[in-house]
Amino acid sequence: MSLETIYEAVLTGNAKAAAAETQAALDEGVSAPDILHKACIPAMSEVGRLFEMGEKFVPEMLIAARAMQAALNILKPLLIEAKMETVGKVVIGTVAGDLHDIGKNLVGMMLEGAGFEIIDLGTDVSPEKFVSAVKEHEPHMLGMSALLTTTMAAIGKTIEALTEAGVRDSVKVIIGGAPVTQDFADKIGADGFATDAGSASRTAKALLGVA
Ligand code: B1M
Repeated sequence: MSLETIYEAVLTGNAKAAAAETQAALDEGVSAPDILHKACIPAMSEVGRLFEMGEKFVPEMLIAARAMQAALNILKPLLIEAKMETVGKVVIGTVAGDLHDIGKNLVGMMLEGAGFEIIDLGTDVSPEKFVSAVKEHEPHMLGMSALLTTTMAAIGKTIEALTEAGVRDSVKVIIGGAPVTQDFADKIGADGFATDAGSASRTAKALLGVA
């Protein structure tokens, strides 16, 4: 077992090995954040790089994502740790037209670990579906994730839909995803932006005034 074998298992899309090696690493005392940040996330970055170079294709990205999810299933309880009292309710989802959910799931896990109740709407969530979830669940915060430059615009459209439905002021909006920037967040009127799951949790707490 080593972080290298977990990295290889995710990179090559071997879900069985990714799960087994993750468990073995934990048994040997490697921490869950180390497995996530030193093996799983770098492996997915490499998959993206190889895809860009034309050396990996969509099916290979998909099986790599499945392998990462297999590792995450084992890491989740450790990343969440002792659940505290609920500090707020968050509706989260990946925006319309976008099927990427690993980053959104990680953000959800970190927020859950920080004591938030999470209502996860999944992927390809339309502005209308976000609006009705805000009306139904009355969350303190709405989190939107976008991984494609082509789907980023759906974040802005969702904020407009919240305004049209008269519920924009009832929730804080936090956004993120690889192509999303602070500039973009400012331009479309989001309340918060985070580059990764850890800072999403810190930003969410700051926006809601949670210690
Ligand atoms: Co796609 N894909 N993909 N893909 N994919 C990217 C995003 C891409 C950068 C690859 C590349 O070209 N290098 C590229 C986008 C290019 C662009 O728009 N600029 C791309 C493309 C082009 C596509 C397709 C169009 C390919 C095609 O069909 N020709 C297609 C689109 C499908 C669709 O969505 N409609 C597609 C499909 C897929 C799969 C389905 C095969 C699969 C997704 C499986 C899944 O998610 N269940 C997939 C994958 C796996 C990737 C890469 C390789 C990995 C994404 C990932 O999981 N990263 C990705 C390349 C890359 O990112 N390097 C790529 C790991 C994850 C932990 O990081 O998601 O960035 P990330 O999340 C981070 C932060 O961004 C942030 O925190 C997270 C944790 O730290 N964050 C938030 C995310 N959401 C947040 C929300 C917040 C706050 C922070 O607040 C609410």
